[in-house]
Amino acid sequence: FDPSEATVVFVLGGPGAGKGTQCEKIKNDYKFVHLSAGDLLREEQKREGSEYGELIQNYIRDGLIVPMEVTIALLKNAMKESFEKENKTHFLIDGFPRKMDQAEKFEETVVEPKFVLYFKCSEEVLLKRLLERGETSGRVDDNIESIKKRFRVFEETSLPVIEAYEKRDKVRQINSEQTVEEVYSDVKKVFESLGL
Ligand code: UP5
Ligand code: MG
Repeated sequence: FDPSEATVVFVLGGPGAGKGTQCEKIKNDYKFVHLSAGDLLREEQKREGSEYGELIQNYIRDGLIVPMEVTIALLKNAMKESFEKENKTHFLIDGFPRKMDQAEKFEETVVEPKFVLYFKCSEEVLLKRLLERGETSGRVDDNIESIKKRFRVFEETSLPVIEAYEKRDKVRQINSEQTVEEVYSDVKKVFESLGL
């Protein structure tokens, strides 16, 4: 498997913007595999014998960004597995990169993204969604304290990644304050305009 041949779309946006929700829809209609960096980290955290379990749990609870070596290794493995098992070459990378150095490292060692899908949403709406999800999600970071930390890290560290891709004309921005179906209809326009 040569990852430099893969088609990658980075799916970015604040905590609760709807990245996961929209990726699940995209993967049903297009030939993309959905790889959520957060989900991969949570799985690794639970995996028996993982040497990173505790580290991941602590970082996620504090809304901090897990050292990129861990996340990139998980992403590369998942891409390789999808290729070997299902011959998949198109990937939605959800919630990554969250920091400039991660973007650089991924481009160096994997591939440049075809484009960045950015779900833009106000903190007010995000907060409401996350608190509501927190009632049933069981996620250690769906509480008001962690959410505030996640917002700060997104604004200070992750938004600059999106801005850097904007300068390279790679960002397709979507208003994700609309209903799930309205957001998805905008998503489809992007994928169709690019012939995917
Ligand atoms: N919902 C979704 N769309 C809606 C809509 N249009 N209208 C109304 N409601 C909508 O959606 C969130 C909630 O909103 C759901 O209840 C949904 O039904 C509803 P979801 O699709 O889950 O949004 P998503 O953007 O995926 O939110 P998520 O909480 O997953 O985003 P985060 O970016 O915060 O979480 P992630 O899992 O990516 O990362 C978690 C942590 O892992 C990070 O804080 C960090 O500590 C760590 N991490 C790393 O260190 N490195 C990485 O590379 C990635 C993660
Ligand atoms: Mg998610």
